[in-house]
Amino acid sequence: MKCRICQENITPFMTYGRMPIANGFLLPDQFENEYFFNLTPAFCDKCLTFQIEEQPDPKLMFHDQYAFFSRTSVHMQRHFKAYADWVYDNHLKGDSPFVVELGSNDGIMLENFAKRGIRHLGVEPSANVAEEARRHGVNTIVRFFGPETASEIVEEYGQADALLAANVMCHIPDLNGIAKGASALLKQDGVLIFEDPYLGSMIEKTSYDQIYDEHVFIFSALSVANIFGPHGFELIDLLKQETHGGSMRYVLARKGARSVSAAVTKILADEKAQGLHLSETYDSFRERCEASKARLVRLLQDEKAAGRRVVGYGATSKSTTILNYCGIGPELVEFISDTTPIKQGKFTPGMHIPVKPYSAFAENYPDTALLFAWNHKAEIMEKEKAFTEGGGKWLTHIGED
Ligand code: JHZ
Ligand code: ZN
Repeated sequence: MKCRICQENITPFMTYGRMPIANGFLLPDQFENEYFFNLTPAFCDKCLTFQIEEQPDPKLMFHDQYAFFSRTSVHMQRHFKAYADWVYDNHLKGDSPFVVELGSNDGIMLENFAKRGIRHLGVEPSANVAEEARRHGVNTIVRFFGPETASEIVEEYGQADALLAANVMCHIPDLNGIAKGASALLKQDGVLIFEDPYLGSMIEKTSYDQIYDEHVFIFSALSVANIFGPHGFELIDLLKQETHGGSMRYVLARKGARSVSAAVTKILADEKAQGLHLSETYDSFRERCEASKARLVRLLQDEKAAGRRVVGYGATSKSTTILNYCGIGPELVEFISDTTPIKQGKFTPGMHIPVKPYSAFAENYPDTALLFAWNHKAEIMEKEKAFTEGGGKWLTHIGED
């Protein structure tokens, strides 16, 4: 395959096998025509970008029935308020600033600007979540972002002070198009700020479930510098985040337009110390993924042999990779409880485990809960004291238990 960023020839270092659409929760009459692709990650040792080889057509993933609503976690609502406040305090200096967000989902971040009366615009391709954003007073257009959308926005609103994204940039295969769009959209001293699950954390924790159809890239600072550098941008700041099991916030500006924080040099050096620039790192990651799979299947089989009920907690996108890679179906996990109405009453992609409302968990505790939403552990442990204190056991695939 060719690297999506620098066109170098690269080879996947492993396969997770046949995968369905990670958020493609479905009904039995759709099982027969379910879409599958091969999930094969690759690392480019020229531009240092971690990516997947094949990504399904975006229209199969982002549409008017998109199943992920950001508002389902109160911790994430707090996080996005803090993110918005930080942008406001540090990067919106001028008069009547204008902020644009890519993939603004249900408006969880932009509503914080809307409440302050800041000029803002969300660009969101999934109509149903965009509708929810509008209900929260967030000005939203239903579109994919690129150079064309950027020039239309400039024509209508003028150039932007900040272009933001959260858990979106890593979904977009044509980052060169995004970089061109960002360049057209941003003022001379404007900033491009985004955060995504961090490659360094994924390698450290073997949290391979970050890899699924939507996540075409898992970024490091090294790769982000190489992706946006050729478009005239440089990293001016980096901030580690606790969200999604370990994320990184990248701040970029036109070269020379802003001063560069010491965090940039420090984190780039840390990444080299961790070996994120070396292909050997990904070979040992593959071995740890295989060991993680064997461990999880063994644990679940032991639970079954002991006659214990296992229920999944959180029908995450990430769980699609775990379930399909490990071959875990309803014989090992009775159902998955999830608070998102659009997922309830449906079945998980590929392995077809029923997804049930939270009440199915709360009203009939299983012996063991397999925590697929492990990134929301603090919030969930707080909520589930009764289960834990009553002897309920928690399992995760990342060997933290
Ligand atoms: P959660 C999503 O991934 C999708 P997912 C996306 N592709 C992305 O990039 C990442 O976010 C960053 C439920 N839940 O946040 C709600 C409960 O049932 O780990 C959600 O369905 N009870 C855009 O899907 C799921 O779990 C709870 O108490 O892997 C969590 O999904 C809580 C807190 C959540 O993201
Ligand atoms: Zn490359």
